[in-house]
Amino acid sequence: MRNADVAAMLNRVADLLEIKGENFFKIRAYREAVRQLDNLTTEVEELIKEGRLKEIPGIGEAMEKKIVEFVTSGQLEFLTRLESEVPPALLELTRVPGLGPRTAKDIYDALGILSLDALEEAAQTHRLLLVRGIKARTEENILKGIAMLKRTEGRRFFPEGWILADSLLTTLRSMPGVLRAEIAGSVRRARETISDLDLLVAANDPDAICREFALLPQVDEVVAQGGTKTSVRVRSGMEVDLRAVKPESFGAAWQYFTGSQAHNVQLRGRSERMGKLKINEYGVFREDGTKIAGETEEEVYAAVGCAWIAPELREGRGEIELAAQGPLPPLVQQEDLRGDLHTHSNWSDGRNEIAVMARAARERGYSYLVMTDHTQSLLIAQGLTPQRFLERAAEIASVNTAHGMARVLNGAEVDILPDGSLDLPDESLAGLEVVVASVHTALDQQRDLITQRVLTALRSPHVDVLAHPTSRRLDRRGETNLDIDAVIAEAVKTGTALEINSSPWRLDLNDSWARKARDAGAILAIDTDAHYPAEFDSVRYGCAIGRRAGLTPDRVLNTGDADAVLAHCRAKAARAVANFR
Ligand code: DGT
Ligand code: CA
Ligand code: CA
Ligand code: ZN
Repeated sequence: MRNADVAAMLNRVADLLEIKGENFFKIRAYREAVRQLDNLTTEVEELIKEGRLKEIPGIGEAMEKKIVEFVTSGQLEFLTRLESEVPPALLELTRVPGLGPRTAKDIYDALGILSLDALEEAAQTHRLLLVRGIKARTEENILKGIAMLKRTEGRRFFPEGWILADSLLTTLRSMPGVLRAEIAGSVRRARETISDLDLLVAANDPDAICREFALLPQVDEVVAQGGTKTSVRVRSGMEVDLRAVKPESFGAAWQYFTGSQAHNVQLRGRSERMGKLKINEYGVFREDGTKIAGETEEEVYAAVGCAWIAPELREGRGEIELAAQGPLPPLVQQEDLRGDLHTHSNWSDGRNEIAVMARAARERGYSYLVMTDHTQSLLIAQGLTPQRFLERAAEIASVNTAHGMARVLNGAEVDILPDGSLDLPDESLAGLEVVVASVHTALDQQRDLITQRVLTALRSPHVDVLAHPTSRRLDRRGETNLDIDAVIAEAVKTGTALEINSSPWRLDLNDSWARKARDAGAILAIDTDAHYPAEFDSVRYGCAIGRRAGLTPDRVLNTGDADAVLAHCRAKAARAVANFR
């Protein structure tokens, strides 16, 4: 059972308790446990086996018992009882933004409404006005909320927040009076999914900036406005929280509103233990009120005896204790990457000629790229047969004599067939400099089948990188049923790199798996899978995932130059051949 399942169960309990009108503290305990689970990199099942569940802050004896019951039996008696007391379908209604559990219950009691469709119908025909306390305005808001919900189901993936931030920050930075504008919240931490975009501005007149922000053309609707905070909704449905502060508090506010909440709680605890310092969004203060830090984040962390902590690590998983011992090891950055190991040209399904990709890579500061056009099984029409591979090799050789281009390594993206074999003959594979392998077909294979399939491919001397390991496409399909732990172990054993695919449609491996891979000693590759030049720029997402995984540059294959990559591939092949004998 995955942690997300346990978290969903606890959330459901909290929601039902809320509808019942239960004690606030009781509800909050469940929400807090959910937050902790969200940030966990270990499987709950493992923690239970080792009897370490209670070591998680916020999980006490009672909560532990419930989690163990749920994980071992697949259900929770307490939840079953709650569901018999409160119609769980009511939860459906509370998903409407602005419709709280009490009102949902009132609507149900008066009209027996349990579904979104029925709610919408009742609002359109003004039957909701029959419910105590509901006025025309409330009805209108509920209709708007339903429309909203339809457009913005759940959380979004973090690249959407980054793209929106690009545009809003440019606008903010051009506004008179704005001294500085930055991203905060989960978007800055590059958490896999985000609920909203938090932005922070430094200005001498913060209120004025907030008022102007609400008037921007990008703003679809002002959700809340007051003093130094403005919440708006943009056309895509995403909510943006803007806070503005004076420059002398910028660092403290940036630290505070970046979170995570767990990180902040721990940092506050530490500051209290350290001579009763008080830390908030305005600064760090002594007991007598003297301010000792606030302008920069570095200053804030230094005031509590810590080195600065990269935002991607601020999840309350022990990073504060580490930073108290000295500077943290530098995480991989985009500038560390020397090349891209996974790209496509118009020899397969890419849009451009090899030369165009090579020039674009050079312009982005890369010294090489691996051209990994697809092999024939995937793209019968455009895919490369051994013969066409030879023709393409000639084009690569000619590009490599031209100026202003990144060096092109002769590679391929081979398909891992359902039985684990590769769709290109060994002779052809042996002629390639770098091979990435991926699963594109028969994605619904059972767990042991698909796992064996991938393990077999990893053992091939020709396979250098396992591309997009879980095969997920965020816009259309979930992960395969792969046993990723087993894949990570085999990747370490065989010296095969695991790819962090930077494409905003894939983001695969995600940060938790990438961290596991790091902990196990695997080598990773941060690639874009670019099919045209602009896609090279997605590499920032892959880097963010790598940073959340705690990767230092030495753990990322493409921080090395082309010769280092080739040496790595030769070593892997030699090892595979030796193991085979
Ligand atoms: P999200 O929006 O769910 O993806 O996650 P965050 O971390 O961006 O959460 P958000 O937008 O509610 O708040 C931004 C940061 O503000 C959060 O990481 C920590 C900080 N913060 C400080 N005090 C509080 C508080 O009382 N409640 C919440 N929710 N956040 C707080
Ligand atoms: Ca947020
Ligand atoms: Ca927020
Ligand atoms: Zn590809």
